[in-house]
Amino acid sequence: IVDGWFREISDMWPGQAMTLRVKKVVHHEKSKYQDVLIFESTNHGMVLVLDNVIQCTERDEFSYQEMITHLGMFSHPEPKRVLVIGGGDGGVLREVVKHESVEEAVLCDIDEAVIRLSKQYLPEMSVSYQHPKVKVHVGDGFKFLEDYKDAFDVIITDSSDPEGPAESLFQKPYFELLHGALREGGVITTQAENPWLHLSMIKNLKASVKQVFPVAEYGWTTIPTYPSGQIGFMVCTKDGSRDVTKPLRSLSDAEEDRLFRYYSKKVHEAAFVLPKFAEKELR
Ligand code: AAT
Repeated sequence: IVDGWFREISDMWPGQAMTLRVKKVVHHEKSKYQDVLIFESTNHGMVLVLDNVIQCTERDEFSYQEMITHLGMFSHPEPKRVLVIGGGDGGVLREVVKHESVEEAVLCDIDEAVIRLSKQYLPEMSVSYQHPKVKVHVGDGFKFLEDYKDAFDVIITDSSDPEGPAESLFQKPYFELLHGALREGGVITTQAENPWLHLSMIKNLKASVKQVFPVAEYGWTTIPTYPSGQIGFMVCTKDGSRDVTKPLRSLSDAEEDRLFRYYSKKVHEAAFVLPKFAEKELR
């Protein structure tokens, strides 16, 4: 933080940095895994930062949390058991439990500090920690998955970027574990970075998930406070005949209005339409 502005400087996005004006630093600690900063901004509400990378702001988090959750959830006919790896702020859980078919939603984040501080400072994201269907486990997502076979309908990996504790969550052995932990007909969604910055990384990621899952599509959303204002997801299914680019189930317009601020059936379909420079690389 310099002169009251937070700057998100990182080698992962050389030569550019999102800058947010700080009203007040509310918490700063070094947890077991990462540097955790929470500040109140002048225009974006509370902001959670891990190792100097913005994880969410109260102003635009709904775009990311809704899209990473519902692209996968609406690609499954009846998700009952759902697992979230990462996502310690609770926002993805909040979205998961909007689906009435869900009987159990489990979250596994590596860092208890993120969960503890989100409960304290990010009430709109952490509401679902009180939900009766939610269970929480603190631990490494990779290790957690090794104990589960044929157990979940949807697994959402809401992880930080590959530099740091989330590195293993972007590699093929992790996708094999995900595949094994899914039930028949299961779906996964993972955080998959930005085509303006990381197109070759996304290309490699798609190639490695494709070795494990018969269906793997890249979808994206806009989000002003993530690098270059956009982030994407890989959505993959165990069942080779499924088309994740169109929702399998959909709600009435009134239900969509009540539940969502970003996602809709139209947005779901639009998310998989890629600009030419990305489409050529990822086809
Ligand atoms: N919804 C907020 C967005 C995030 S949070 C990423 C979470 O992943 C963090 O809470 C972090 O503690 C957790 N995490 C990191 N590594 C692991 C791991 N190995 N196992 C389980 N959880 C992990 C992502 C923001 C993306 C930023 C885009 N630039």
